[in-house]
Amino acid sequence: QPKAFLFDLDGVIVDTAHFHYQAWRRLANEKLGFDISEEFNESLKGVSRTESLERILAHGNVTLDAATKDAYATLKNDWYTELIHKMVPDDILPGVSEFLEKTRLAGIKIGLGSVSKNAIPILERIGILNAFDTIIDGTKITKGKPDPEVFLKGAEALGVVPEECVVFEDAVAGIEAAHRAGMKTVGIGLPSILTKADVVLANLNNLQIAELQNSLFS
Ligand code: B16
Ligand code: MG
Repeated sequence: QPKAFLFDLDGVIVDTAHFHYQAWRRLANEKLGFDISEEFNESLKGVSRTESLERILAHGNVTLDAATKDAYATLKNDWYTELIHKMVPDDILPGVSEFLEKTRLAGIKIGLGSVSKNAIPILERIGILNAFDTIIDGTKITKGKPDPEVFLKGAEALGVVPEECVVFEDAVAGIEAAHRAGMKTVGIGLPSILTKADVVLANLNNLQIAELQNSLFS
């Protein structure tokens, strides 16, 4: 029986994964002199800002000094922040609000497990900050996904053991982080990409808790 559900933010609750891609792509195009594909962007999902930049630089065979890296990470975040400022409650992905409500009614605790340092402003903008019993974000962790830290801290804050947690994730790195934490996983996205997830769904639309319990815990 699950006691807590831990939700990733980008790509599960809101489609900010697309905004991250847009901002990184702009940086690559305007400052680094190459393009990044949507396929390459999969490898950035769930990965911290600084680590994402390192992967992009390696991908394009570009070397930069530390000060320039800092400046570029900040520039990307400025562009990303501009995009998220336009978000409204309607940007919550299909079925998310209803599923959070069902979770609450089932007595299951709700946590956020995101590597993003922008998680709280995003949840405020879309009006669901209060739906969470705990929020573990990029300001509370030292290691990004696939390290399990973000989810282990979530379980600890909610007073549950990892085996009682289900993680909802759109990133390959996030699924790995959850498994390393000893938790069950629901991949949100494509089965061809999220091959390691216990269950893969396109989104949370019409998802029933009993149905999920059956497929994960029996
Ligand atoms: P920020 P998640 C992750 O959030 C994103 O998937 C990843 O693409 C991003 O680089 C990372 O947050 C850091 O975000 O630059 O806002 O601190 O998927 O763990 O919710
Ligand atoms: Mg994500």
